[in-house]
Amino acid sequence: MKKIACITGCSGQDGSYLAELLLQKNYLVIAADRRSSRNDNWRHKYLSIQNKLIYEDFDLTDQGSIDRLFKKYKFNEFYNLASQSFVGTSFNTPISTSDISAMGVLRILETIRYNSPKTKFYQASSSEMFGKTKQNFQNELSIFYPRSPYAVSKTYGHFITQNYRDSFGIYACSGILFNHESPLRGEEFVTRKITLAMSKITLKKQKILELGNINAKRDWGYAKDYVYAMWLMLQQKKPEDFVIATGKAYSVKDFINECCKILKIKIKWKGKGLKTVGINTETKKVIIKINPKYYRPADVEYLRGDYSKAKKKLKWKVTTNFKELVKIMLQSDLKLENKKI
Ligand code: F7E
Repeated sequence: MKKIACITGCSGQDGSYLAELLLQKNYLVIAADRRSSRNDNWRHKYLSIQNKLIYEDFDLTDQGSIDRLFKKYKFNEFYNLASQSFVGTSFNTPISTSDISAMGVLRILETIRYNSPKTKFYQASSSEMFGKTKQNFQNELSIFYPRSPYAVSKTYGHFITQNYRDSFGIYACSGILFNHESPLRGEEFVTRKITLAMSKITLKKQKILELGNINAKRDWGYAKDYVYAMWLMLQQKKPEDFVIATGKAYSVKDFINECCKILKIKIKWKGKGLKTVGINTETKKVIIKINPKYYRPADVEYLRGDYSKAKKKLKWKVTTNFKELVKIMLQSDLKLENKKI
């Protein structure tokens, strides 16, 4: 008998890679998405898995749609990856963000509690929960100081998952995942915005890239590594929460510099704050500029994860480092943009 897994938010970056992994492991995979976010399923097509999934309409704000799914399938594993996942937007849509990313988790847990207590549950928690951290490294015991409606909602989702595990004995885990990127990352997130723009600048299709806080530091890993950790968390004897990270932090500026290195663009930085510009020293043209519209009302300046628990208990490893990640993303975007010529 095949195991049955449900992935909410399956059309996103993580959902797509996780679906690919579970298909390889011979699961029956139910892709549960809002109709609007499914779009043209470009990520599933990219991975050639679009004909191997079972698509179901789903909405985390609609209890009926959750109940319907649990009536239709007996899930062995349920991965809740659906979210309003863009931190910037959460400041403009705080109530719907909370309804999806906080209450949505509770809705699923209630259904599992009453109708499917044997289903193993994975909650996509986020390093954004650490927010204005004072610690050099953040791990499972670090204090949360969320800095956006997105992060506050994720913190609720995290604690309610823990609470249902403790109260009702549900096999429920949270993965506190630090930023993880890939060629399948949405174009609004900073890494993909940069690799796409730098590819276009190289191909002379774009002149300038405008960004916000380029001094923010993140612990960036490769999304494919991270979905494997999600699966590992649901294969353990007992459910626990885990930090998944690389243990290294780089700034947005470092990310741009690495792109320039790979593309052989010599960049020189000038000015401070809003006046910062990145100049291509060969053409003498400004290629990077700051636009305050990309600043957030409150930002997270620094995140760096300590994943020693995952390393020890899950035997999880980082396979792709920062430089390799930037290269993978750039190569993919260059190829994509070249095709469009
Ligand atoms: O921003 C700065 C921005 O939007 C990273 C989500 O997957 O990871 C992600 O959240 C940093 C921030 O990701 C621009 O201010 C500068 O400090 O790529 P991001 P995020 O907010 O860290 C966590 C783990 C999640 O859970 C989230 O769902 O980059 N930044 N200039 C910019 N960011 C964007 N997006 N655009 C800019 O122009």
